[in-house]
Parts: sequence; structure tokens; C-alpha cells
Amino acid sequence: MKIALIGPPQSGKTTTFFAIVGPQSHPSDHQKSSIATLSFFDERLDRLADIVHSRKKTYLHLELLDSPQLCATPDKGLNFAQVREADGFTLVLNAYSPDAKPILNFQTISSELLLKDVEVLEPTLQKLELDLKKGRKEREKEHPVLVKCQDALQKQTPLRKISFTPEEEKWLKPYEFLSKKPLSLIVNIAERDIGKKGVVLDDIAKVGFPWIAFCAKTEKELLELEESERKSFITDLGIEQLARESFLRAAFQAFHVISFFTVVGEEARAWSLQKGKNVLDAAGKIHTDMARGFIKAEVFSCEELFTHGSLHTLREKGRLRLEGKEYIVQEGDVLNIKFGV
Ligand SMILES: Nc1nc2c(ncn2[C@@H]2O[C@H](COP(=O)(O)OP(=O)(O)O)[C@@H](O)[C@H]2O)c(=O)[nH]1
Ligand SMILES: [Mg+2]
Repeated sequence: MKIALIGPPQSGKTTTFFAIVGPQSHPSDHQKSSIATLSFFDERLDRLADIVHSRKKTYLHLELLDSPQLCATPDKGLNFAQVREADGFTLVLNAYSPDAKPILNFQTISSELLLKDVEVLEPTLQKLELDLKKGRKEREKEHPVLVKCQDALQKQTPLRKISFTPEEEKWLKPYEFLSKKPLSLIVNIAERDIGKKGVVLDDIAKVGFPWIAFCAKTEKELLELEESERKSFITDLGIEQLARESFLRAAFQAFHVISFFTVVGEEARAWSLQKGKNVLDAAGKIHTDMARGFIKAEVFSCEELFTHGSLHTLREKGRLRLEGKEYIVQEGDVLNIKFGV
């Protein structure tokens, strides 16, 4: 999964990048693109690994992209070639400078994403209709899907708000529509606003996207400190959780994904799965053989394991369930897939 930081120039994207990934071996360069792979530290995986005595822990990973090309400038707008590669966006909004207009910036950029989709869709649809007139039947099924998108966009509805069938999704995939990609927000607040709740945040909450607020400059500097020193600063400043930790949760929420876990041999591992998918889909993510030869899954919730303290007690209490392939995987499930090939 690749997430691109987008936003107006000077909103704090590059500062945010380093506030999330920490100081990098190469110095912070505001002219260059940077990409980093992030581990999604999940305390639940730590606890699970402890209880089942796993020696190895594999967290979820995610790529974060920061590029000067992703600036939305008033004259040029966003550079969209590079954003199309991303699976989702995090929009960084300036709320730190005295003249900041975060809500306005949010509105401008979200309508710009929508407009770019119209620019792609309109000529495509025209060409498609010409092709159909010429009798090119193979594109017949694509037409209603694109018309559905056109209807939404004409009503200013971003495509991420529309539900599509798996068949429709297949047709849409090559277009990489921008208003369809998951979006989360970062409100980059001023040093003096750390730990405060303000009007801006109330307004941000109303726009209905997963968001976090933090001071990018301060958190970037905090990560440059020694761990021991950092802790006291965090407490003094009244920061509850560093953006490094909260960011991924907001981004994941935008993607509508859940986490599930597996324990195989020595390794406890976290996985992501689209909300609403079943255990057969989950098996397919782990290994195609597991999906092909799927028999049953032994399932328990990690929270219940933490409550009961051991697998033994869970089993005694009948909290280890056997589920068939239709079972919808829940947040925090631990899956043990039984399969035969
Ligand atoms: N005071 C303050 N300055 C910030 C904050 N975030 C970014 N800046 C400053 O704003 C300028 C632009 O930040 P940068 O991260 O390069 O923005 P980008 O153009 O979106 O990548 C830099 O000089 C930063 O130090 C913040 O939270 N507080
Ligand atoms: Mg930058």
C-alpha cells in the first residue's frame, strides 16, 4: 500500500514526512522525492507474540511518499502523474501559520481531485461511445460503469463515496480515478496549539474524513532526540500519542481495512484486509495454496486472548471457534487456516 502526502506548498508535507518516518540516513531535502517504508507498530501484535511465545514479529508495512511534485500550486495544480501511482492520499493542511485557511485548502484540493477525474472521464467516454457506434462490442460493459461515474462527478460526488460491484471495480481499475482513492487528513497545527482543541478541529471533524492534528515541526524535532530525552518532552508538551503512531490508524480507516493476525511457527504476523471480506479472502492474502485448499479456520479474537491470558483458557471457555469460508473476518481476529492441497 502506498500513500502519498499531498497539499499546498508550505503546508508541511516534507516536515510531516520526517515527523512520521524519523530522521533518515540522508538529510532532509526539500527539493527531492522521498519514499519510506513504515512499519505499523501495533501493540496487539506485541502482546499476542508474548502470549504465544513467537520469536519473530512482522508488522504491517506501508509506503509513504513525499514529493515536491505533489504540491498543489495555484497556477499548476497538483502534478497528477505521480499521484496516480499512490493507493491513497493524506492531505496535509497548514493550520500553523497565522493566515492559514485549512478548510478552504481542503475544499480546493478535494474539488481539484474531482475535476481531474472529469478531465479523464469526459474524453474517455466520448471515445467509448464512438467505438460502440462502430460496433466494438467488447467495450459494451464498460459504458454503464463510466456513465455511473459521470453521474456522480456531475453532482460533485467523489467516486470514493459510490459503491461499485467487483465487476465494476475491474473496469475502473486502469483509470486510477483520484477522487476514488482513500483520503485522510493531517492538520498541521502551531507549536502553541499542541494539546488544545480549537474551532479548526471542530470544522475538520465535520468534513467527514479520518484525520489527525499535530505539530509537524515539533514532532520532527522530537524524533531527532534520544529516546530517554524524548519521553520527558512528550509528557511536558502534553502530547498523548505521536503522529508516527496515530497517522497509520487514520490512513487505515480511510482505506476501510481491518487488521488480522496469524501465528505460524515462530512468527506472529499482522495482515490487512478490506472490511467485509471473508476468511477465504484472508487465506488468499497469506498464500494462494491456503485459499485453494481451504478447509476451515480456527478463529479467536486477540482481545479475548488478552482477557483470558492464555490459549488454554480460551479453549476451555469455548472461545476458539471453527469457521467456514463464508465467515467475515473481524478487526483483531487471529486466524489459523486449515488447508490441504
Ligand atoms: N512553525 C511551524 N512551521 C512549520 C510547521 N510545519 C512546517 N513548518 C515550516 O514550513 C516550511 C515548509 O514546510 P515543508 O514541510 O517544507 O512544506 P511542504 O512544501 O508542504 O513540503 C518549513 O520552513 C517548515 O519548517 C509547523 O508545524 N510549525
Ligand atoms: Mg516539500
